[in-house]
Amino acid sequence: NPDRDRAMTGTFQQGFAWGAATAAYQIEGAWDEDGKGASIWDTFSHHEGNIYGNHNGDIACDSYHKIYQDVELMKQLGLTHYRFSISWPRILPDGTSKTINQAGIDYYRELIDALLEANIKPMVTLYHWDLPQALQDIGGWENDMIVVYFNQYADVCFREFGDKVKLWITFNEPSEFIKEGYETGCLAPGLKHQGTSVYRVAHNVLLSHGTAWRTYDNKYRASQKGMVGICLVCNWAIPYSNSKEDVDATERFIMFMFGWFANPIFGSGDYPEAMKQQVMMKSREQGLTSSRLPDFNEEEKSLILGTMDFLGLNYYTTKRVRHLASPTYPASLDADQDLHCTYDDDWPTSGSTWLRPVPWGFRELLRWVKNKYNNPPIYITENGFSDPNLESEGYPNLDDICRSKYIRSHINELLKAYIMDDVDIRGYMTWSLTDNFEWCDGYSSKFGLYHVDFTDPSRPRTPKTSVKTYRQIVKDNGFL
Ligand code: GBH
Repeated sequence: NPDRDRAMTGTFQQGFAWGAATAAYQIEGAWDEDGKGASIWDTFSHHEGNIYGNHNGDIACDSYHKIYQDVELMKQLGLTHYRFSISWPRILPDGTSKTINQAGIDYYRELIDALLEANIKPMVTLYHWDLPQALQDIGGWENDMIVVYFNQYADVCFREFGDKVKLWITFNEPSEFIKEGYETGCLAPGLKHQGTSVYRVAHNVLLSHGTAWRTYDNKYRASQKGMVGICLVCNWAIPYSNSKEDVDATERFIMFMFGWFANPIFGSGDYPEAMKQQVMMKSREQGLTSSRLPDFNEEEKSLILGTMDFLGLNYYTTKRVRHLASPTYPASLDADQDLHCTYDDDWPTSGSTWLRPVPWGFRELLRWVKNKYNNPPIYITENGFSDPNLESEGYPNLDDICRSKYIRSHINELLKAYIMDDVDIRGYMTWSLTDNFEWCDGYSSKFGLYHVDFTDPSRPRTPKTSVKTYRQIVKDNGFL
């Protein structure tokens, strides 16, 4: 479709949220300061061999000590919103509300006040992957008690910060931290529990989300008047061929990545049919008498369904999907899907093997979400690009033209979705404000609009070219 890539001019509605996103463990540092408890990421990154170059987030961008510098960067960009996450063990060192760490509360209060002072609204993620180690020691998300502890934590946050925070996100990308944390072992806590654990963990995450949303709804909504949503990451996917097998595999791919959480919360009220059938079939092949995917009882269904004031959508890339039957053993989330993902060779590369910029896939995904899930309000909570070829281009390469292009083309597709497809889009947060600790890639992978020198103890920030690009779009509220 030759028209597909043509840029359009136009603007978003007044009051559109323009932001940047970060996460506590990736930027804060101060990993054991002022009474903070250890998180699973402290444990995981301190264990040799888990992270590229044995990097860790002990200091990271030192954002814990740089509130005002970071807010200054946001002011330079002209942002109206900032999405950050709270470190659970910084405010509840052992995970439970038995002990509240006042210094942690004070830090987030200071950050929130600095933002509001600069006329920037906070959007706060409760869980961006840094579970208190004390809770991991009793099984983490595999222990059904986690629902109670997450609710205690959410309740403390709503109570302490809810007078000033009006946009809450319970979880960032459950599909990712569950798969990589409990099955492949690539992310903390680094477990390799194959085949069943991921589904049980997801069940507990969904119950935790629903319970926390209801706490807000019952105790805080009337006085605080905020909104609570969840961030789901979804790739767009297109079939490898027109065969029914490949088309079905593509649908399955999206259901395993997105529908797994979207359907129980704001769709059918249950796991997707394609997923139920597929995991049941695989489980039978393995000689099991019941599916590895748990059933919801009616009480659980009604606890979870409808617990969403907005969808936080993270979009990075698109995949081409074909059907491929997996061997019966070992059982895994991947094997359960019977598919294989590739990309087209003419999709540009980035610094991350998994990330190929496909801007039109963004619009397709938005249109699909609108039609499939009855037009939910959507904030784009992450979208971003990693600097390519650091060595060959010389580093630091501050002239990040690829990122500028990525940002411009993706926001333009977002504009098309808003204007031409009537998608209910409320805002856009770019990932990320600064280069930061990119999980298992450590500091080797750079997603920031601002460069950070991690060899310098003062962690200086320097704008890349994309700062100008994004600032202009924000200023124009789109493309004039
Ligand atoms: C986001 O996840 C995270 O929320 C954020 O913390 C992170 O810094 C940012 O992305 C950049 O990575 O294709 O098998 O190699 C993005 C989700 C992460 C999902 C990488 C796919 C690779 C899986 N993606 N992951 S694979």
